[in-house]
Amino acid sequence: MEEDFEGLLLKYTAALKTLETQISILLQDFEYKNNYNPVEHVKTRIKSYDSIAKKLNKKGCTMTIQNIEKHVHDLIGMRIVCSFLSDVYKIVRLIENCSQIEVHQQKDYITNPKDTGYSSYHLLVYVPVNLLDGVTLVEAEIQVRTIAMDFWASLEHKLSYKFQGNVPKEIKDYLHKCATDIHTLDQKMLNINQKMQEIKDK
Ligand code: 0O2
Repeated sequence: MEEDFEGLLLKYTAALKTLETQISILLQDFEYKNNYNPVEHVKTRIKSYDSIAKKLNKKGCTMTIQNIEKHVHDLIGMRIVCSFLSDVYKIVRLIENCSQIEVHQQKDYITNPKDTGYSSYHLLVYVPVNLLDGVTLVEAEIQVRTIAMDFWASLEHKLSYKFQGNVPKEIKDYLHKCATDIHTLDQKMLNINQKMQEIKDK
């Protein structure tokens, strides 16, 4: 398993590099052509061995290479944090139209937030990696969200971790209310941005 895991990591690390390069090219080209940068920051990570084991355990699967490839869809994770709500969808279109990245699943948790209040746009993609034995497609998860959604998700994650997943209902409800407030704020900031654009265009 250890050797196989090393091989798997090599493949996923290569895929992450390809994904980072491709996304960075797309973002630079977008900024050049639109004279506008919709992205605050981009973060990437490879899931740790312990987190992979935890996820497989939660799904009732044993830790094997086959199970990792079949059941862990976010071994490679990329988070693109945007300024405004409308920017999230611009970035999603950019990725959809990129021939180097194959989008095979999309979850719009902005239109349909999770029960917790969590809001973000998720894309599951395949990234081609050229190894000695040919081209192989490697899966990755891209999360696209606004700074406000990112702020909520980071703090909620921290708090939930403190309670080891058993967050008291009162706190859960409060966090849900915060998520709603954050969505309203995102809408307000978007309106301000649109108004400013209209004034500039006059
Ligand atoms: P981490 O530490 O971020 O990697 P999956 O479990 O991925 O096979 P699922 O549940 O359909 O399938 O995936 P989903 O919901 O599309 O995406 C899961 C990821 O979204 C999580 O990854 C979190 O990053 C994020 N997420 C989903 N719900 C919440 C939430 O309520 N709060 C916060 N803060 N983040 C959320 P991991 O692996 O759980 O965690």
